[in-house]
Amino acid sequence: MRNTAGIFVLLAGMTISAAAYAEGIAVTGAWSPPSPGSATTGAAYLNIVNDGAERDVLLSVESSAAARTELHATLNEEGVMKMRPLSAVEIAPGAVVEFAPGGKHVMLMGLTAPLTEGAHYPLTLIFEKAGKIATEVEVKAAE
Ligand SMILES: [Cu+2]
Repeated sequence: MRNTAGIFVLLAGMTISAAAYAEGIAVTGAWSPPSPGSATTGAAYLNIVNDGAERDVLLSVESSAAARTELHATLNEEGVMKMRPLSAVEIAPGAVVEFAPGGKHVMLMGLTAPLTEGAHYPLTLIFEKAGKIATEVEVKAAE
């Protein structure tokens, strides 16, 4: 009887941790503005939602749409808007981290094709705990 109870507790514990993991990090609303003319760089914006109880860290991003991708922040330095690479982005439990124009963004460098309105391209975000999360980016005009 004691053994049976022990196994039940173990299984229940595994179920709870598996559910928490699945509910942890979600990537929503990914979009890019169309790239003008012969521009070779672009930006992607999105939201990262952490419904889990643990912090996670976005380490990097991959996409077939560009030769290289970086995490960037936009900073206002004495009235001049400048971009700075971010080595990682922390996502606190319960937090929604916004990547939006004028703020954090995914920088696409060396576009493999122009970003045309209505197109979609894949983006994979790599987290310390959640691992790889794939999303699809919609190319559309800023609202
Ligand atoms: Cu940038």
